[in-house]
Amino acid sequence: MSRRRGRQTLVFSALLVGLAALYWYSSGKKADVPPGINRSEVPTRFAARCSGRDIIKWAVQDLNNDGREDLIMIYRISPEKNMMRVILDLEGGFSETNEVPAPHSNQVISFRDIDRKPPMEIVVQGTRGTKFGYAIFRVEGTELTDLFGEGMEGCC
Ligand SMILES: [Ca+2]
Repeated sequence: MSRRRGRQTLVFSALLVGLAALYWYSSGKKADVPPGINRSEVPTRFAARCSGRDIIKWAVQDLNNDGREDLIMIYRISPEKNMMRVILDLEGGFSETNEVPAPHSNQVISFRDIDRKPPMEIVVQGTRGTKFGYAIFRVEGTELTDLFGEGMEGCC
């Protein structure tokens, strides 16, 4: 085998491995993520606060407009029930908000400045079976407040 051909084969193999990994990753994303799988990726400073919880989904964003990133997480408390809360990274330490019910499957956390005033609002959506729901939350002090939602009873 020529050197050039060897290199081509190597590039081709690497490409195949990459595609396989991508396929595995995207197919895994579609399915319900097994509990706890994301925990190790949670930023280190939040890790201790998350221990013991089966985290399904999390995201980092400044949620109280103090310039420090906070963590929002959806976690499983039983096979049928998920909850979520925010861990605020405050100057003097961490503070946890109250917990609120979270969607059962296909959870998506996103952030929107809905009222054009800080802090950023949190949009959470998801499903349970064929039922879809979403809700908008905001952190007020150390309270996670439900501003608006639709279909959350059916999907939480
Ligand atoms: Ca913050």
